[in-house]
Amino acid sequence: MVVSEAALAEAEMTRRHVATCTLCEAACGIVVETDGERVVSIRGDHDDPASRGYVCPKAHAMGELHHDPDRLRRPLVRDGAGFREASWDEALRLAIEGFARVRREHGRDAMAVYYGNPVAHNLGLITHGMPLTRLLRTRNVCSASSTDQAPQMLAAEKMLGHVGMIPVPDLDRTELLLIVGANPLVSNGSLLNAPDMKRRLRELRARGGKVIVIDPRHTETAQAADEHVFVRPGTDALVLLAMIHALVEAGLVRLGRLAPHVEGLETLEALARAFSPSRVAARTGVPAETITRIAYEFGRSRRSVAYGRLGACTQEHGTLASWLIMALNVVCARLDEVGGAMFTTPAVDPLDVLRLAGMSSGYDRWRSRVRGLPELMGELPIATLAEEIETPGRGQVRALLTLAGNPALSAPNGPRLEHALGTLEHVVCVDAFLNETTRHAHVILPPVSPLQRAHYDLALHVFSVRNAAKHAPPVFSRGPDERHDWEILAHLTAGLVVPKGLRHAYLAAALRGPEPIVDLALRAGPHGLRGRRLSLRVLRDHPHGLDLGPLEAGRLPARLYTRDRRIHLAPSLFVREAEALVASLETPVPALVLIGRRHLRSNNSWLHNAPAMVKGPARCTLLVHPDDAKARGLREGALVELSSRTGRVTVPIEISSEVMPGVVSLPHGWGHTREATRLSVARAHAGVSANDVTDERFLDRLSGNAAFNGVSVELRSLGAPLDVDTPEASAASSDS
Ligand SMILES: Nc1nc2c(c(=O)[nH]1)N[C@H]1C(S)=C(S)[C@@H](COP(=O)(O)OP(=O)(O)OC[C@H]3O[C@@H](n4cnc5c(=O)[nH]c(N)nc54)[C@H](O)[C@@H]3O)O[C@H]1N2
Ligand SMILES: Nc1nc2c(c(=O)[nH]1)N[C@H]1C(S)=C(S)[C@@H](COP(=O)(O)OP(=O)(O)OC[C@H]3O[C@@H](n4cnc5c(=O)[nH]c(N)nc54)[C@H](O)[C@@H]3O)O[C@H]1N2
Ligand code: SF4
Ligand SMILES: [Mo]
Repeated sequence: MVVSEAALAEAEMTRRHVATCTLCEAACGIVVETDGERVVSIRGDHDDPASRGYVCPKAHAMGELHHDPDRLRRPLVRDGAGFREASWDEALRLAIEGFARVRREHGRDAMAVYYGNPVAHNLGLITHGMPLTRLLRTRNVCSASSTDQAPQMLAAEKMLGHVGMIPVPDLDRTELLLIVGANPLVSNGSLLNAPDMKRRLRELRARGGKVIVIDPRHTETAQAADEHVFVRPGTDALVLLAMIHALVEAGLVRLGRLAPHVEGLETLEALARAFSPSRVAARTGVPAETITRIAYEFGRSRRSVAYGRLGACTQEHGTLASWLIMALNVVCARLDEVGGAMFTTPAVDPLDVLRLAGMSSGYDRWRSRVRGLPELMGELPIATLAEEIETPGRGQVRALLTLAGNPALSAPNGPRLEHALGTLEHVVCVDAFLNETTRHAHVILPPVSPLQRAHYDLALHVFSVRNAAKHAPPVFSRGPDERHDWEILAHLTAGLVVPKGLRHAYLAAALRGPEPIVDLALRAGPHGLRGRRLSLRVLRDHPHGLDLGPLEAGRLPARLYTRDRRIHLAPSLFVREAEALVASLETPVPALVLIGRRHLRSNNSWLHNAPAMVKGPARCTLLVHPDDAKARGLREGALVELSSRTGRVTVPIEISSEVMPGVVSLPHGWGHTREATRLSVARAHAGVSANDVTDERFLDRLSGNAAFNGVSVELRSLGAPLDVDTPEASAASSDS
């Protein structure tokens, strides 16, 4: 056979790299084929023991991100109304000088920090960024946690003594998976690291198991489940209390092995007595028989598990719902048991990572200055940042550092926050895009692309359905004029918090990067391989990753962090808040409420500049139930005005019985219409920001978490009203 020289040359140029997709929590193994500096293809890594070749369409975006001409390669500094490129030395100097000035003149609390979701997927931001957020010793640290899992953290803090003690559903061994407000077929699993959800749910059902989904939308996951139950947004706590009520009545409560370590069962039972299934049915929209039946099925199954995520968190009663999901697992002896809600044994203990980063578990040790919202793990809710900037007085926020965050689009009432950002004296963003948030910066410090950095999942192996460890080297090296996140953070740390005399020594250590830290942590961790302690070296010998076995039951009580080493089933803070729900049973419900929605090709606000992620029909649409559309004379595709206390957006509707009557659904992360951004693709697929109508005052008040779901909204047709055929519908449309 004759092989052409060109083919030989091509084979030499083409290289295959084993890497990790860092775009979501599944952290799938990928094989990236490159030709010189170009990505040729990205495929699933069949040798990765966790993902076994699975990838979702987003893996492709890893390449598009890398090559995106809009991605910033050099720092930008404010220059009049616009920006100019600057050297790293100049940009870092300006960044540090501005903060130093504000801190000198106004004190430490005048500098706020916000860090976003991608931090969890970025090794260097964890090792080098998290400590800085604490070393700055400002009370005004906020993060995406308070738009996400803060309620689960608070439930874990109060029940198990540590914000990080969030259990993982043992997906591959459970026989009844009760999903409350999560859509893992689209999100690919959250606080549940399990690539290829579709296969796993199929396998669960194939082994005779059952999946039940409680959700105000008939989601992709609901479609793949055995049963879907519509629930009115924000009322899960009532459903869960009624389930516990039914279990108590039927004598199905059992604490099992953990019984000697659980306190508060009588209190919980007494509380649940007030919430019978028939009493909560009207308010929740869930028939009493359904609640009772699901409770019995759950209580009788030997291997059931309840799992709640974003829909159970980002709502008015997020902490109560998160608490009661954990409580349901406890009262059916499903916590810390095979097939139930389990605790992982990661190669690096995440609670050690938090401790080393100075992030101590705790709650309400201080409160926000303006609204008095409680701190959680040393952070204040992002919902309070705008007023902390706007309200004069001691401790007023005058400067902001953002790390990998886009709060202009991700925080409740984004426009108010954006307006406040525009008034700050100094804003520095560590981010590779000139977007809705960073356009307010004085200095933008852009890190390398995800394909240019090494990866070890310090934060997310903790939520893995099997214990696992993987280290991936970078696919491309960083250029001489590019910087890693951790290099940027090392310089900011040196300039802002390290005493002058120690700077040299600090930088010498910090600029060795995150890997020596991971190596040390692995060696100190609980796992070994054939008699050798785990280390980076061992992981490098296993480039596709190591499977460290299934999760083990019986981690409790040894791993409890509560002072009395008991599980607190009924923390008084939660019980008092739940008692107040009795009154809510009688209050009228808003006629129309908003919920969110995710799409397989989206990733919060920041993948819309990748062409493959936005192709196809426009996805920023409002789902409206046929009854609600009819009542307002709305036609498929009509443009409507969606408004709330905080603002209004104009959006096309999709009429669909996927959503409950009285519920409309709009995805978040869109709204790329703001001036002076550099997002050419996203701008052409702009959509509207759901957070233009969400409300910074509408919170889960215990955790301060944003309540994106259940926001009271109104709909108004902008087109000519449709011919209507019912008297109610014409009445409604002539009203508006
Ligand atoms: N209405 C509504 N709002 C929501 C939600 C919702 O469901 N509904 N969901 C909430 C949730 S769960 C979350 S987690 C938040 C997310 O909120 P954020 O984290 O604030 O927003 P993202 O859209 O994830 O933006 C991430 C930013 O980080 C940058 N970035 C990406 N990778 C890196 C990196 O490696 N290094 C650096 N330095 N920068 C990087 C991107 O360019 C982008 O600017 O949004 C919340 N907002
Ligand atoms: N493709 C894609 N994947 C992602 C992301 C993305 O933007 N796109 N974002 C990532 C992030 S940051 C996160 S935090 C995770 C989130 O992961 P998930 O929680 O699995 O994803 P969501 O789609 O937010 O699912 C929340 C569900 O709750 C429902 N819901 C809304 N209100 C209520 C309520 O009151 N009660 C109940 N029971 N349900 C309710 C919604 O209809 C929705 O189906 O996804 C991650 N993965
Ligand atoms: S599910 Fe998709 S986005 Fe998430 S890690 Fe895997 S390939 Fe990446
Ligand atoms: Mo999130």
